[in-house]
Amino acid sequence: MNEEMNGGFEVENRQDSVPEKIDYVFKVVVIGDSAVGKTQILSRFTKNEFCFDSKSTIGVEFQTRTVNIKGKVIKAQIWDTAGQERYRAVTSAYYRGALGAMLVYDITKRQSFDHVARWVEELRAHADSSIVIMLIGNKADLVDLRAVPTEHAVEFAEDQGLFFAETSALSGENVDKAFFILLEEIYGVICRKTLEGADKKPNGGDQATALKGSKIDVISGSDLEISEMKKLSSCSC
Ligand SMILES: Nc1nc2c(ncn2[C@@H]2O[C@H](COP(=O)(O)OP(=O)(O)OP(=O)(O)O)[C@@H](O)[C@H]2O)c(=O)[nH]1
Ligand SMILES: [Mg+2]
Repeated sequence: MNEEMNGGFEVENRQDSVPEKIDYVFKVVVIGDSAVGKTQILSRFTKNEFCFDSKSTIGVEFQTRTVNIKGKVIKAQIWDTAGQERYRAVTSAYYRGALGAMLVYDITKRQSFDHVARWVEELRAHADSSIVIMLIGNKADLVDLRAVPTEHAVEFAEDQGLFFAETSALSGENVDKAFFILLEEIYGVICRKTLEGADKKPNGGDQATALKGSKIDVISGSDLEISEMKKLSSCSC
């Protein structure tokens, strides 16, 4: 529980079959316009549930799911807040400590995609510079109502250095996959930082050698970025 966020409370967890010992807790924030499906994406990932008449979120809450990433037990602590400006929590407190962000738009609402650039600006202003960002085009099940071509989103994501996926919280399509890619990439960032930190320590020679000697499977961001964008997109072209 994050003591800084008074409105925050933890909801029921969905646990994969993983042991009790937690290696890392990764804070991830979910952002984007109101009604794009942030709360339902979170609910699908943490509880495998979906609600058709979901109410607009007021304030902030988080849910968790513990997963296994590259042999480590990782507790994803995923924060959800209101897309509506008037209900949004104090911005800097919400982003503090976040290692990843899911930036969601609705593929049937062009405006929600047009606002994505503003959300990226907000992240760049308030979050840590190494935050991993995944752009999500949600409601991919509503194929006949599509207003945002996949290619536009791919182009924007490439331009801004974001990961990208199209999801459906309703069907569950790509929801787990998107979160797992984000968590794996965060893990890669943590590993790189650990190595860099060890290298910089004046008396950390032994530690650095030990770390370099152990096998750490670091994901190359650029490799994953483009290929996963294409793989995850539900576009048939
Ligand atoms: N068809 C379809 N509907 C969805 C999907 N995801 C969410 N919805 C619906 O979209 C509406 C808004 O979903 P929410 O998850 O409450 O949206 P939100 O982004 O959390 O909105 P705020 O809390 O106001 O910021 C609800 O009626 C959901 O049932 C989806 O993948 N497909
Ligand atoms: Mg919500």
